[in-house]
Amino acid sequence: MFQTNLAMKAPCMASQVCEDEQRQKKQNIRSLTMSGHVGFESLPDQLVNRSIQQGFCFNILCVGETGIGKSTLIDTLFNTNFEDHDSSHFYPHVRLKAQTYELQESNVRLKLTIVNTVGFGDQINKEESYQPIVDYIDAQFEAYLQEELKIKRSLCTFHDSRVHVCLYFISPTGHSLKTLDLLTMKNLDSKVNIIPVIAKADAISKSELQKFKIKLMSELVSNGVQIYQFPTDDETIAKINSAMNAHLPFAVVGSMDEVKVGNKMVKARQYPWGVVQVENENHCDFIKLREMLICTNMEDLREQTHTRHYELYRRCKLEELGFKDVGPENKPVSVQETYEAKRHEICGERQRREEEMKQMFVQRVKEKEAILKEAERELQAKFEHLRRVHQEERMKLEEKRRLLEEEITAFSKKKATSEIYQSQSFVGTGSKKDKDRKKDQGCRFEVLCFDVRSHETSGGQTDAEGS
Ligand SMILES: Nc1nc2c(ncn2[C@@H]2O[C@H](COP(=O)(O)OP(=O)(O)O)[C@@H](O)[C@H]2O)c(=O)[nH]1
Ligand SMILES: [Mg+2]
Repeated sequence: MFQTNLAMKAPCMASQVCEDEQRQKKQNIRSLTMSGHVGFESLPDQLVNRSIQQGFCFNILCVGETGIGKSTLIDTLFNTNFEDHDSSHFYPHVRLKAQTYELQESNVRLKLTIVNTVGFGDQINKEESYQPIVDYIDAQFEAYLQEELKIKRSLCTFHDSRVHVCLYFISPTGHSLKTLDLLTMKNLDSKVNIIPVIAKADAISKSELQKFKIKLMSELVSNGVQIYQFPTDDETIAKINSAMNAHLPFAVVGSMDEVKVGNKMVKARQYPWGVVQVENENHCDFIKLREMLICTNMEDLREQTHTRHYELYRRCKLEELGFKDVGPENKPVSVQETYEAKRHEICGERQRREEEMKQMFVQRVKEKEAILKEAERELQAKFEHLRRVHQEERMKLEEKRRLLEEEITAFSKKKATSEIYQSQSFVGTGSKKDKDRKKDQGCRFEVLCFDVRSHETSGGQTDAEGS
């Protein structure tokens, strides 16, 4: 296949010869004719052999509502039962599920990854439904970029999971695109090759289908959604590809069921009123899709993914990191220069931040110091106040004590005088009332003496007023 393609490409290469000659002249390259066989003509064969040995990988992303026929179509496309189980309609978020399979046709091995959007279109709020898909595609680009940037990289053995094509399944409503479809395709078109397909095309009549296709395409154009165009720069396939571009979006029917039509078993969907044959071009565009996707443009889809979508991701990512190809005044800048400039910038930034942090620290310390000083002042004032109160209380107590002592002295004197008086003149006399009063005065005196003593022993802490 590859060799026949090369043979067919030969005439188109002839037109390039003139251009090549002009370029060679500019670059000061001389064309020489060899006098005998050398052998590098086998280079394309070497390339084919190496590719066959290495095998190929192809990654398909299926975006569409649950139950729209994604799994059935993929099974039908690869004539295999991939055993993708039915998914529920009740997932709270959109989730991407990738599954890789090894397929072989003749001696060509294909590592096929099918990525399914589980739960797409099932939530009430579908505003962010496209985000997990965008994130998934970016994550695969990032993984490849990381491998590319490694010092010891092994891109030959690296499992390239970048999405090569997105089959976008549109409901056969016959009306127009849903907002969810427009929003999702708009967010994906710069990241992946989108091939829109009208799913379950057996659910729409032939005349309605034509109008629906026209409507869909005009809506995509008016909303600026870029879908994948089959390439027309290669003369060998330009004709078929441009004819197929006019058929987009393909209206497809999927089925793994075999039905007997005439004397042949064909893949079809059988209804009470008739049979829809999957591989009949009068019934649907399944054959067109398979031809375009697998037989004719699989390599272009892989190439577009690498040269267009991945390149864009890589460029944005490296620019984000500060790498540029040209500096001011359009002068070329080497990676080393960019690295040095970036390092310088980062060092400057770090110093500036360090300085800022130092100043902030000093400021904070000053603020804390002021707060502490204020607290100290308040404490000192409180202490002084308490000391004064304490001193005043002590003075009051001293005063009370002095008064008490005076009273005690006076009382002692009085008592002594009365005893003398009693012993001299009134021995055995005196009314009972007099005797009681004296006894009472004696008791009061005892109590007062006790109070004063206990006050002294407790360091003046007893309530002087109470006593
Ligand atoms: N009418 C019709 N039904 C289909 C078609 N393809 C699949 N189905 C049916 O739609 C249902 C869901 O299909 P499935 O492939 O599991 O959908 P998925 O959830 O998108 O993977 C199944 O009952 C299929 O038989 C189709 O082209 N036409
Ligand atoms: Mg499915």
